[in-house]
Amino acid sequence: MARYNPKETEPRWRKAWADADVFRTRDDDPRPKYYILEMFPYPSGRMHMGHVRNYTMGDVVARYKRAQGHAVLHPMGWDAFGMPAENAAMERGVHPKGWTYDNIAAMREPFKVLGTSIDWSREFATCDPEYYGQQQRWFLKLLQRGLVYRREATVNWDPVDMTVLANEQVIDGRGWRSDAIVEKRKLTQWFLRITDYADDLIEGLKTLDRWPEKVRIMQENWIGRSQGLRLTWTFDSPVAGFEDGLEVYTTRPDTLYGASFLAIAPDHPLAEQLSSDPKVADFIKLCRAGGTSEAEIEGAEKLGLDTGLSVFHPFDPTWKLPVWIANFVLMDYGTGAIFGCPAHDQRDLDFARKYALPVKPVVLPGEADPAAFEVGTEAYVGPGRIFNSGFMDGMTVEQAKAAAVERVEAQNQGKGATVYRLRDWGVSRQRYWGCPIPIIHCPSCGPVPVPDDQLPVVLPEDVTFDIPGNPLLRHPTWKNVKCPSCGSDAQRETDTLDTFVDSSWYFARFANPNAAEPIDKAAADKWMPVDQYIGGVEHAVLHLLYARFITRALKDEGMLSVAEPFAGLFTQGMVTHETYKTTEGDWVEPACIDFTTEAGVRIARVKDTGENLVIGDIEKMSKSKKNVVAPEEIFETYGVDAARLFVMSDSPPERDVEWTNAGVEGAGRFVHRVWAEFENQPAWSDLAFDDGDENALALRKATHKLIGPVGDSIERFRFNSGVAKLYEFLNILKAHPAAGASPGVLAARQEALEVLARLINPFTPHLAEACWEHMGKSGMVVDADWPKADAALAADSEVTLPVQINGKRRGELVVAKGADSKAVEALALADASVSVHLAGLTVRKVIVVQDRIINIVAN
Ligand code: ANZ
Ligand code: ZN
Repeated sequence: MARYNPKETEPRWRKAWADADVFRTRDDDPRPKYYILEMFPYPSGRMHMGHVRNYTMGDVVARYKRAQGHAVLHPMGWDAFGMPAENAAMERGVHPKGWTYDNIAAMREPFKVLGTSIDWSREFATCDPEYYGQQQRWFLKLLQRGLVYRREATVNWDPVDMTVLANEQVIDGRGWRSDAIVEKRKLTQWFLRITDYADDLIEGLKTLDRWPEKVRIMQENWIGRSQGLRLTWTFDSPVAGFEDGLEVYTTRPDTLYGASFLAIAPDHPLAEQLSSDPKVADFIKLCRAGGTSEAEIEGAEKLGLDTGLSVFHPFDPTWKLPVWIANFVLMDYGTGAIFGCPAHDQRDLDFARKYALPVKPVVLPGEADPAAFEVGTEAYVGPGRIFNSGFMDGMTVEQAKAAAVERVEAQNQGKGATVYRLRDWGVSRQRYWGCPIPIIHCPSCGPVPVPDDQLPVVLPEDVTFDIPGNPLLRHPTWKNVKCPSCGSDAQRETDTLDTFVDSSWYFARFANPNAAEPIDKAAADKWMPVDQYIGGVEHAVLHLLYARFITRALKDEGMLSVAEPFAGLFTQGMVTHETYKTTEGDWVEPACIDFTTEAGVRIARVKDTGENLVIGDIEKMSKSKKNVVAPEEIFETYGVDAARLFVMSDSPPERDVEWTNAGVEGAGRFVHRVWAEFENQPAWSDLAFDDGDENALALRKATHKLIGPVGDSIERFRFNSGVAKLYEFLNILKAHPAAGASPGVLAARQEALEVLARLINPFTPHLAEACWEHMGKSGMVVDADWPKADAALAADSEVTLPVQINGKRRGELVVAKGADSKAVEALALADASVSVHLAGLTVRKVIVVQDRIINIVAN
């Protein structure tokens, strides 16, 4: 008997699929469409186990849906712009373009080896001018719609990489790559008006019932809609430019009587106006150190400076409050100014304690005594009754909010308002390896769009990376152009787009990657939305929110018909591995280690030197900890199917999976055992079922009972339980060996194998093809239908009922399904494991809930 040899078999089937072009998706395919997509990878140059897991999941679903009779679209591309290519250029003198395309070429191979059912004819990279040129085209459309604009904004400036960083690229106040301390700077930047869609993006979440709850909540919090009041405070003496007063935003107008100061952001126009005073200027400078993100600002020590200005309280003209500049007030939220109520806001309290400002409680918790209630170091943010608050005394927080808004509106000093935490999306990056922003700056006309017939604006290739900064800015000629509208000397925009723009519409481009416009509407109407999107939860907000926004914007532009790009979303866990260190603390790769067990203890030693290693924690596979295994090596050693099966089998897909050699070896054994069952079957002939043969019938029942749960496990992203069922089934099959089998059992086996080949196909497609071929089937299993279960055979004929005595579970009983209550009662009372618990008791009552449970009351 020939041992199954994945090394020979697997490439043969991949070639057969490619030769028959089976994965090409036809736009005129009349069957119901199913669009499955994994978040496309960054071409780092190496495939990692996370990719293997992510793409295998997608492929299991794709192959299953295909077998279910869908026209499946399963495309693949590369998220190819970004900093790593430029870093490589700076460190190794390679060109970002060459580096990126080489990496893509290097990664395409293992992705193909993985055997995924991808339509490679639709492949593209976001750095292809054909792609980013179309992006420039819709960018200009959105500019016309007013969804793109330019303004001065405070940005995180990395003084070493000489670039603006997104908030999430600032870690503990430092640039994520350079580790340099980040500064705040003002720069004119391009923005996308995502805030126009804030409400719609929140409302749309309600329709996404196939998204994880946690992702929807994260998006909702990120958008952060709040209901509050814009309120103008008048100065006690005139301040130029602020004749009307100072406008603040508050979500707690109920606490107005607890106000003790006003505070403005360091970059508030009033602060800037006051900065002719060197003390103010110095203070503003001090506040500029550190990142612009809220987390950064919340974490920083509270700093303030009294401006010397005062305002009147809106409800008491005799009450004056000081106006401070404070580092914890953000310019781009609300109005960039607040009133501080230290008793009921922790930041305000920290600030008030530091600068000895009054703390006056106005919300009284439940039972507290108004005379004795005090706030110490912890602000009271809970519910309660309003006190110390004039006309609001005795009200609940909600009542007082409404009353305060009403009074402020009546006084014409403000208005109730909805405010969002979400900011417009700053998309300018001072980098080379990105999509050029298609704008020309003319000294007389201002920013002018590049005319459509001059798109794409292609990146110049003769650039240098020997010094930091933006190579496009210092390129000698590229930026010098004529103004498209008046013909005078002008300059190209040298900023490129944030790479999140590239990934916010690629899924729609896959509908027709060769279209002469950004999106082929007819093709997109056919394929969009993506029915199932799969990727990491780290993209819960940015990528997934931007994609939802751009989809809406393009819909409003008439380029698309759907508002939601991803009908279903699944976020998978990570692949982890044990870590190993030398006693000096250097990480060591698993591939360099020999493992033994000595006196029951696992020992790890360096292969070459025999040096003893410390076995550490199980952590996410990462290059820095060297706890990685290369997919290519695993494919080589165990076969691709074994690797695919293992990543699907070991834990629920949303959880982390620990990669172990023992695990993949187990999956490899399954592959060989399945093959052996096919080899053992003596002949493939016409079936003659013999349901009178008890053995044969048992196998047939097991076969038909398997189909539903395996399909279900795929449908419901419970791949591990589907694989567990397949393992179980293999044992049942082995218990009905071919050797010496009755004709009935042989027929049942043949049916079982025919079903099995199709059920394993999504998980181990190469093996499935080999088995299918071995059975003498015509065509390939990739084109076979999903098997249909015979309902009668699949129905459970027996049920297991728990037996409770006085409410405690004491045992279980296997009975015929639908069995009569009296008969079940008799069986239960006669059961040995039940009667032990009844010794010395008198049975008062037996309640049988048919096919569910048996309750016995005894005393
Ligand atoms: C007075 C007050 C009293 C506030 C109180 C809170 C508690 P959310 O709910 O997260 O939207 N705020 C407003 N604009 C701000 C800015 N630009 N930078 C920093 N803080 C700002 O937060 C709204 C609250 O955050 C507002 O309500 C305001 O403080 C503060 F017992 O006003 B509150
Ligand atoms: Zn001009």
